[in-house]
Amino acid sequence: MKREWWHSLTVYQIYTRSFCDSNGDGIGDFGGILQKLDYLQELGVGAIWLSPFNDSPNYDNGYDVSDYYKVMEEAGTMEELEELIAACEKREIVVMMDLVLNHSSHLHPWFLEARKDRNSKYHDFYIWKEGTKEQPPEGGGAFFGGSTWEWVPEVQEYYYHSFSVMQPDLNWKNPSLRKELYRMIQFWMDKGIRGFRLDAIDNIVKDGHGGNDTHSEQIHTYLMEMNQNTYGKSEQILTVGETGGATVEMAQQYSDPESQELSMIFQFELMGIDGIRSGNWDPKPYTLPQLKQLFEKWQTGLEEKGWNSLFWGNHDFPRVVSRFGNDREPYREKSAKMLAVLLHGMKGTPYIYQGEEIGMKNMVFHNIEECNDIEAINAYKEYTSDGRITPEDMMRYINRKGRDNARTPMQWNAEKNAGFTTGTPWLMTNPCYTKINVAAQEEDPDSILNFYRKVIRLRKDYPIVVYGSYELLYPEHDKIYAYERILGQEKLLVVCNFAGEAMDLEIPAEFVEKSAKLLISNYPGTKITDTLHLQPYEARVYHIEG
Ligand code: ISL
Ligand code: CA
Repeated sequence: MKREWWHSLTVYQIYTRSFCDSNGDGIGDFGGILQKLDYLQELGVGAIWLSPFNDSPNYDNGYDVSDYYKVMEEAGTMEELEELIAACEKREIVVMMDLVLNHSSHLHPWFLEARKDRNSKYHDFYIWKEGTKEQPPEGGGAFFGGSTWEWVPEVQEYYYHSFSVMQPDLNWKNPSLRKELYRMIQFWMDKGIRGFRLDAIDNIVKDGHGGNDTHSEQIHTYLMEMNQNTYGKSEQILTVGETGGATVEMAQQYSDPESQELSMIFQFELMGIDGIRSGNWDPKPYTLPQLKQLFEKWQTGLEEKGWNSLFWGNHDFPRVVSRFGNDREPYREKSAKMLAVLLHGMKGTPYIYQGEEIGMKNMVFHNIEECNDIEAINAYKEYTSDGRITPEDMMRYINRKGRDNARTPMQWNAEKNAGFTTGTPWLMTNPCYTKINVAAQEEDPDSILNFYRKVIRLRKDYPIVVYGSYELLYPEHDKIYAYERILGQEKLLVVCNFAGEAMDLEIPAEFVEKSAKLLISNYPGTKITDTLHLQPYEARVYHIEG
């Protein structure tokens, strides 16, 4: 496999709105990120992915773009962005941008034209169907509620939207639309953007029946075309497509260098793609053997062809320690570190979502007025209005599964608003900030933050972490997750105890015989013996040079 610069780096996802506010308006911005570059550099990340910063009315926090060439006022100015890109370049941090190409805002000038006149050039930039006001076309439900079709009296037609009514889908069948998008991508490349995360990109082909054809071959054709016309022209650009429902075979195709589409994708088999309105009120549960099976499939599935992205969550999912670890004391810290070892020991490019590196946990929202997420608010209205679900139950579900969990302000210190803003934050600060914050963890050599710094470092110091093949051990063990990485004669052993109790595990003899070196552990004073005595949520990585 050809080695690429983006194989060995770790990406940090910044939800700009919630990261750091530099001007006191309660919304995070470029100036805030600039202030935190030392922090990011010390963490050791090689790229930052910024959630959408294009001009937007922010009904979906930037995932509804009204001008692809401008930056949104809340985030700052173009000059500030340029300054940020230049400052990152100096620190060898690549800046990745979130491209929302499946849909625009309903306030984008294209759509404003399109909805006025069927003969407008921009009408065909969107997807329309005839009908009457009373009789909408057949179709499924939109991700954020209601039908995928919305009536426009001026043109006596319905337009199609996969997400909210405020996010009309772009018509990728139209070559002029595609050309416009490519031109825009080139504009951002010229500004020094070195990576793109392609939002909901597997939704761009429609099935003709009011739904999306996320398995269509046509998506690949479009991606190849986009690649050739934009980022494919440079070796310097990293791309990751958000393709929630991708299978291993599809992922191979998307990320195979031969097919020239994308560097890698995000698949959501682990996350589950059903939102709050799916009727599954909790995030998808897993037994440990199931979790192993899932990772095994992806780790080995992309071994020869393609490349994995590795992540425990993002701005759309609950906090990792609350979902896959144990966010109750005394185990939050140990389990957060254990999860870091498990994922960062695997093959692929890891993504850290802001706050994960300090063990931020889910929020408790008491009522819907405290929430911001369009998905949660729409679902709440729909389900409580006809009495199907009580408001109390709905809040319980939102607290378990809702997207605002991950969007509360970054916790920098124990001062007011966690040091995120001097004003009023746009979304409540999680009260746990007095205990869980960056300042406290900077001071503590044993903190989750300092542990993440070490974990990230391993990938740079040991090529086996980047390129070793993955071998699962004890697939049926329901408390311990153990695997090996193998590169020639060299081996790594990763052992993670998922239980809140001590466990013994017999390890392959070779690690003891060859006096394997301990690379990292979340407990002090560990010894290598034929049988490891593991503490609750203990994680260790051993290395033999071979
Ligand atoms: O399309 C899906 C499943 O096939 C969804 O899981 C989809 O991938 C996901 O909802 C897309 O999320 C992204 O686009 C949304 C935005 O609200 C999210 O924040 C963003 O991550 C619309 O732009
Ligand atoms: Ca601000």
